[in-house]
Amino acid sequence: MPSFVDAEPYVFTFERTRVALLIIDMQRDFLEPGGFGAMLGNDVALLRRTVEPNRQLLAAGRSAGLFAIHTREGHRPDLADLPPAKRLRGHNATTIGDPGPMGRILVRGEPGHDIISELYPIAGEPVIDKPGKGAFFATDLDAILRHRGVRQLVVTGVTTEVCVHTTVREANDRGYDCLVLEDCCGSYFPEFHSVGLRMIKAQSGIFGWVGKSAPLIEAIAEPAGRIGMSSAITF
Ligand code: C5J
Repeated sequence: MPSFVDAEPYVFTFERTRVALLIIDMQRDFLEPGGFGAMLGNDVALLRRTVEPNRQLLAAGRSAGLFAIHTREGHRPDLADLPPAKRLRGHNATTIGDPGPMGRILVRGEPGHDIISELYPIAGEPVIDKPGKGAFFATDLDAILRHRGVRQLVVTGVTTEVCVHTTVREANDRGYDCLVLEDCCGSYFPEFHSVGLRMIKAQSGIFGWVGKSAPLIEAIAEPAGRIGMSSAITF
């Protein structure tokens, strides 16, 4: 039985058993005031506004039995999976693998690499450790989704124009439908957030759909098949 939620460029139709909530890189180093992102001079408040909407969505998804997956960007402690180009680009004095305010920067197992406490994964929610910006590159995400029969993704997290966008593009090329929730995604650069979302829904949804968390929370709380039908277009 399908569910419907208002989105742009048109209603997103989904099957609860075939949709997964994919939460991208809600890591301490990106979001916390004492982390790596803040150390680089970014305003983490621009990302922190996504915490409460994500928390509410995750709670609603858990109650409704939606499959949730979390990702973390980071590298092996020996940095063997870190491309030299990624380490050196930017000529920053402090870079990936160096000691940072919350342990070695973007290194697995370090405090700053972990997911913020508000969204901490629970048993049954896979955590994908990814060395790249996209969650499909060099990970088992695609296999996990296919084994569960997932064909649609609700994508949230940070940052909108980098890891969220790259993941949505990768998912699109693999045949997944993606609904990106604007209040659950964030960027250190508001204009990139805004344009990134416009790019997803442009040209009748070239990469997918853009929506908000509240209607989706309402949709998954209701019996399937009733929500958002006012303007529903189904294909
Ligand atoms: C993410 C980044 N997660 N901006 N990383 O977007 O480098």
